[in-house]
Amino acid sequence: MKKVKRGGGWPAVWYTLGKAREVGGIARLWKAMRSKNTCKTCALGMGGQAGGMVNESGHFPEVCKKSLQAMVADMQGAIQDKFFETYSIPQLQAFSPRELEHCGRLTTPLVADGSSQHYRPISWNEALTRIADKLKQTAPSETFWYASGRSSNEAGFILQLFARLYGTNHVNNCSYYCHQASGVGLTSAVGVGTATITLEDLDKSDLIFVIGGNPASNHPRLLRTLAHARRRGARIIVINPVVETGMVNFAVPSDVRSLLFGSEIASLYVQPHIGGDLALLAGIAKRIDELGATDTAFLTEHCQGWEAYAESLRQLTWEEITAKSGVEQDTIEEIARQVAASKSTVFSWTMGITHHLHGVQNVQAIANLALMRGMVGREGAGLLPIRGHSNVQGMGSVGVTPALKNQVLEQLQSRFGVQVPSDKGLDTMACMEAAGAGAMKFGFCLGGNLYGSNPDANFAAHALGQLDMLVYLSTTLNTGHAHGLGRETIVLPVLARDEEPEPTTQESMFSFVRYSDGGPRRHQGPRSEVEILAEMARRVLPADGPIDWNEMARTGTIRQAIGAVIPGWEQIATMDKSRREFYITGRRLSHVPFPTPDGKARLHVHELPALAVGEEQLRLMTVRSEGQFNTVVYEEYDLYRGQDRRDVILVHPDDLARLGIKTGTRVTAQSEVGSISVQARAYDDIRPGNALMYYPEANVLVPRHCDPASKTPAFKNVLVRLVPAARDATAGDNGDGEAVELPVSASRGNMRAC
Ligand SMILES: Nc1nc2c(c(=O)[nH]1)N[C@H]1C(S)=C(S)[C@@H](COP(=O)(O)OP(=O)(O)OC[C@H]3O[C@@H](n4cnc5c(=O)[nH]c(N)nc54)[C@H](O)[C@@H]3O)O[C@H]1N2
Ligand SMILES: Nc1nc2c(c(=O)[nH]1)N[C@H]1C(S)=C(S)[C@@H](COP(=O)(O)OP(=O)(O)OC[C@H]3O[C@@H](n4cnc5c(=O)[nH]c(N)nc54)[C@H](O)[C@@H]3O)O[C@H]1N2
Ligand SMILES: [Mo]
Repeated sequence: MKKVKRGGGWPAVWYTLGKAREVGGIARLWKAMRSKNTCKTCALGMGGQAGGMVNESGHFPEVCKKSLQAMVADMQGAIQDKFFETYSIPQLQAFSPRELEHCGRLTTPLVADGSSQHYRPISWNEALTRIADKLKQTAPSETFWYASGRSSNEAGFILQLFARLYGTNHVNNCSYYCHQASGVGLTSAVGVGTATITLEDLDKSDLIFVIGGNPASNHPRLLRTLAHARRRGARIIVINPVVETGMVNFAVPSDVRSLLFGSEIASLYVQPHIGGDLALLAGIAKRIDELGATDTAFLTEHCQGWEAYAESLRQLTWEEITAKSGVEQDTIEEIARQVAASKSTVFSWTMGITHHLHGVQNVQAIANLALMRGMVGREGAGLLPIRGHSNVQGMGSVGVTPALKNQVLEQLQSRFGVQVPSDKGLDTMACMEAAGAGAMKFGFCLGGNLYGSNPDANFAAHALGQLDMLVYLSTTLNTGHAHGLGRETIVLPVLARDEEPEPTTQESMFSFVRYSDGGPRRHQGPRSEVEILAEMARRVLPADGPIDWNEMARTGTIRQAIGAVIPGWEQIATMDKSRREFYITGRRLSHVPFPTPDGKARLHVHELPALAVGEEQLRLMTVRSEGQFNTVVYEEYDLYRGQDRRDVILVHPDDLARLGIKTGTRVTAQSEVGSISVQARAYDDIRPGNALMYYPEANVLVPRHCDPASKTPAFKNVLVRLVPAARDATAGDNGDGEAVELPVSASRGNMRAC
């Protein structure tokens, strides 16, 4: 399959028309897409009261293939009951993620309790009775509650409220596998854990960094902003070990000029090694200091820790920086020159920054750079974690976290007279480890695919298998339903956002809260998440408790509660009347002082991690293809990287030559925790020494080591060895030969001026 020359463009348009045919025509799809509901995919956010395909600046049409795919998936027909009679669980295990997604919508509660090899449809009453009985027999400390970022703020709020009243703080969301490092890093640096800017600020900046992300594929609508920024003369520096097609050139479908001729995106493309960002960022900072381009007045008045940081930069040698980043000094100096010349810089980043053992340090290093230049706490400049799920930020805001913020806790206890448990809640990985050790009896997943998103897939299956009961609330089947089973597994079918009987809300990555109207149900059977959670609370908690769960089953009542207890969310209480969407107070940092106890931001000093690999090893990143949304695979091919299948490992031709492997050879990729058979393919666009595989399949290889500060696994930094199928007699041998430093200068340079 040939790689496309640019991202977006006509292929996206043709794809849309094809998808429209699948669901009965463009008119039906158009109506669904234009309904007043928040887009279901990424956290860039569109839709809500302005109508579908409108962003928070009011721009229309905002077009994105991903939102179409998600919509079309929800518009699928129902899975027939016979399906589960026909296919046993072992047969479902042989389905690919794509096949599972395309089975159709779940419409009836299901149980798999070991009595047979099949899921069995059961009534809602039986399902809820089984769950309530189990919860009543289980110690709350032996239960955990996980949420993905697709559900509403209302569902998230009552999930955590119910879990805490039941008696546990083991409440968390997919952020631990995603942007937790951004939240922790940003809070430690500037006092807020979210973006310090809004969409408008991006339009005012003259230099935008995109570090460790592939928004052309994962946040395609950001590309319009980036293309327009280039058009008005701004610079865009992309830092990524892979040259991603759409980050070089992208045809924005909603912009005629761009659609016809394409738009340049990166003005400078820099390829560090995987994990080399910390050293690269330190190098840029060192050079800025050398150039005397620091904003010393800002650092003195508004920051702490500059002296120690400056001292560490001055001690650092260029040899160490170049060896540990994989980027040449010239390139680093060029980046620093551009930063020094910029009047308003935005630093954005994604999973290439957070999916590391030093994820929080990466984020702090980005903040260090911004602070040195006085680029936080004013308009048109700042820090922008590009978030994942459409409501992942909201899940954190409304308390789907192990610890509640003090203010929230106090308000909850004083306003509602509830008592919240005082034990320490566990993060996602810690819940899985506890399950693996037999210390958890019950797991509850509000959406998502905890099995598929987890590192060390074999361990994940084992850990979930130790649970007495595992409950999934889902719209469609995924690999979790086939491989991630408890002794008893219950699947409850839920309504999608645009089928909810009552309005719900979602928070974008710019802290903008959108109001979704909901809409008519597409299938009989699925229930609203809020209704299910309230019903569980009614059945499990004492009837004379402080919360009236009949009332709390209404999303309007939940909004009142959120407005009363979550700081900055006061306006949500009047939203039903006003329909006015709003920015959460106190998030955007357009002025100083900083919202830290002493009003100052903080710079942090770091040790730079070495990038040694064994002689026969490669450093592997696990990433998304253009045709998937997380563990949901819509298409087997990856248009932007020109791959026609997913069981591949992309390796630079120099590495294939070094390892004596021909392109197209079947190999076993082995890591410290597992192995998988894949086809090795030559890929020019990856920095030598590094390799790429697709998630979730690659999770058999990812170890469970986590960043100690954010508890996020290093999904982007896995040492692997490739063994040609013919020689694969040593499966299990990790072959960590003698450690060697990767070369700084690869066969091809590591900078491209575009
Ligand atoms: N279409 C689509 N959209 C999505 C999603 C999806 O699956 N599909 N998922 C959503 C979610 S939950 C999230 S979190 C986001 C994810 O959005 P991204 O973070 O863009 O997604 P990844 O595919 O994980 O890609 C990360 C990028 O990081 C680069 N990278 C890997 N390692 C390193 C490194 O060490 N340093 C640097 N500088 N770069 C590195 C890779 O080459 C890749 O281009 O997208 C959201 N939007
Ligand atoms: N190796 C590797 N692993 C990773 C990553 C990586 O880059 N590499 N990325 C990590 C990241 S960033 C993330 S965010 C996690 C993702 O982890 P999760 O959020 O847990 O997983 P998703 O695949 O997004 O979940 C998809 C499922 O959600 C359900 N769903 C969809 N819409 C709804 C809804 O409205 N309500 C409910 N209740 N269910 C719904 C569907 O059944 C669908 O199958 O994975 C992480 N794991
Ligand atoms: Mo994510």
